[in-house]
Amino acid sequence: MTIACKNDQKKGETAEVVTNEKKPNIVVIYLDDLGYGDVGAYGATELKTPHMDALAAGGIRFTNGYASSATCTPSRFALLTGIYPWRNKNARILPGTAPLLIDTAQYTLPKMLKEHGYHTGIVGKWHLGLGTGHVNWNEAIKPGPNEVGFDESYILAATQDRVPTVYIENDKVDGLDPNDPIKVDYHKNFEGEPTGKDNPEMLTMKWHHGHNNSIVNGIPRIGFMKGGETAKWSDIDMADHFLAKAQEYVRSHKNEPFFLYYALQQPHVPRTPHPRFVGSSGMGPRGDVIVEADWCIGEFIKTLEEEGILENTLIVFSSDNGPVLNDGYYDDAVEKLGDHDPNGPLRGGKYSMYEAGTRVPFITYWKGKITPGVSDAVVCQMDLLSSLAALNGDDQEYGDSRNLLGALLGNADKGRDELMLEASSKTALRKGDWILIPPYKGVFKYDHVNIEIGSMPTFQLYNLKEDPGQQKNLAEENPEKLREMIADYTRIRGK
Ligand code: NG6
Ligand code: CA
Repeated sequence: MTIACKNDQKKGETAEVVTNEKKPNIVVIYLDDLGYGDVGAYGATELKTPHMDALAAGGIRFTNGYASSATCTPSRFALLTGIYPWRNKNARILPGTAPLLIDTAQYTLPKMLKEHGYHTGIVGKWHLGLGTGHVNWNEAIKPGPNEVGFDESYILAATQDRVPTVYIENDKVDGLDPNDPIKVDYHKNFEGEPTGKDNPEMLTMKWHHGHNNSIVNGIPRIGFMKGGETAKWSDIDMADHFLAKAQEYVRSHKNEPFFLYYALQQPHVPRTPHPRFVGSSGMGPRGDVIVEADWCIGEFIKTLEEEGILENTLIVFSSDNGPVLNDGYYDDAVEKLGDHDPNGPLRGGKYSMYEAGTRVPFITYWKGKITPGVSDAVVCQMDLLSSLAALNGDDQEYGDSRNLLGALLGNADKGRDELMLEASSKTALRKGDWILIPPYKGVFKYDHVNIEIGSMPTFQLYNLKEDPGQQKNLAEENPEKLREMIADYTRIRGK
């Protein structure tokens, strides 16, 4: 990986000695709400994901790979900063108007890679806030991704179901007509603007819970928005649009080491497959957008191949949190599920302290470098910062991020000893095969999404090796293990 320059002994002549190994490009392919059981390589049989499966077959498939949180914003915060999201009280699902969550002075994964000579880019979902609290969407929108380490950014600000429903290129709304300024408000509507609640006749997709504010493309959203007609995205074209931007990024930076964070929006709601994918899964829009995402990944990898850089690119594939079926719209996700189980063998789902909340598909792939295999090492997305620093010769560990480079490249069996997982502002500790969920107030199950969050008045202790579905609470049966886990939990959380 070293590029050495050496002065030739002959007078006046300089020879450049470049070793065969070049710094690898790094691509993080990140899905939104893709479950542990949603991928063929992780056991899905009803849903076909050939391109994700090919990554798994040619790389390391982690059976204990984790997001840091069971929701989006906190997971993405940890991925980029290497810091546990529960250390930051604002690291929770953000509205589209939230200020930038990451301090611009914070060391981040893209900043680290920049220091090591990488060009850095993000394409896709951001959801980490923008600006300082009073964003004027018609001017420069700062600080944002470009202020925390990305040289280039092309993003959707929050989520596909939240306003503003426009793309932002670096700090500008893409395609904005200055004569039709955008206004956004999360508290009150703009006079005369229709809403999902009051104008059901205008809707092409019906809301189930929440999601009844401004209507864009027939879909009711969270939050109110006015103006910006020419800048509004087309939901059915979003996957193609982000794919084209990701491909464009690769083509323009193929001659230098680059880091691309390609954050796809699927299968988060609203699920809006392009017409050529409608019906492709037989499971309704949720399955169809997973097939669409899989196709995008295949096309993206084809681009790396065509540009001759696949062998020099380390790909990390994962998801920001676990699966949910009904997340606020009537879209047949429940009705057409059939025999598919997005959780695989795990309990819970998005928002949950149980395993399906945070344990997600997690694959590393580096053609010709990584020997394909399956790893049971506990690894977390938060560890990418220190691990990729190590790949660049920096053995420091940053924040809560551990150097697991050996495990990630398939050279070591060992991952983390312990990992604190976050879900809806609550935490659970994984240590070895054990997981501890402390007592929490609040509902055990979120009825609107039909997911067990896991709050109980007593301690829960599970052995994940013997009981991956977390059915048998061993807290009473194994007081010694319980005491040990409580001590570790208290040491880490400091209370
Ligand atoms: C919830 C939304 C849900 C989804 C989630 C964020 C309601 C009722 N539910 O508040 O639909 O948008 O936030 O998902 O509004 S995440 O993957 O970005 O964390
Ligand atoms: Ca998500």
